[in-house]
Amino acid sequence: MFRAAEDLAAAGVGLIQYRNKSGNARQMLDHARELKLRLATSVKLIMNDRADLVLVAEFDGVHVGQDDLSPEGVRGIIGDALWLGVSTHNPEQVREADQTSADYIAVGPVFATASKTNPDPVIGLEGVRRARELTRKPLVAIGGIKRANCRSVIDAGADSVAVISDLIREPGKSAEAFLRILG
Ligand code: TZP
Ligand code: MG
Repeated sequence: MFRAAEDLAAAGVGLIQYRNKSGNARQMLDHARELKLRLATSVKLIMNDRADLVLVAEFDGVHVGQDDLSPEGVRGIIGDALWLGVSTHNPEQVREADQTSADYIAVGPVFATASKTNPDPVIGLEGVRRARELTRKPLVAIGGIKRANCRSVIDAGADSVAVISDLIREPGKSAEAFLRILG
């Protein structure tokens, strides 16, 4: 994981989220600290789910979903300086997240994904277009996004894409290709 993160940063990825759905808090903090040590200046680090760990790991922001602490609950913990991201899966949730202090809104899954357990229904490019109509906050699209389809997601109104599986095999090479396609 650390090597992959370093390769992504070297390729020019701007933001890396640490997402761990099976580890305990202590393991997560150990990983987060190691990532922070290795990547400190080159990339923004976002902690998934855990507003408590973002502070102690000195990450740049935290990302919460619909079942985590509320955006304002998180904002109360992290203060104004750190970034707050919120996941949404339908227009109503986008509207609601738009009214919060979230710094960016994630929408998805855009396409079918195998990287999330019990994913919400696919929203398609139409869901991205709809979300774009509902918020002026930066929109991050996620779910089944590959080098082959990422351009269409940006063209539908997303400001950036979040990717897991299409980066796994060769993180650096794949990230470079994404950035070339989107640049
Ligand atoms: N939330 C919506 S889809 C998803 C998450 C965390 C997983 C995205 O992974 P992949 O492999 O890029 O589809
Ligand atoms: Mg979450």
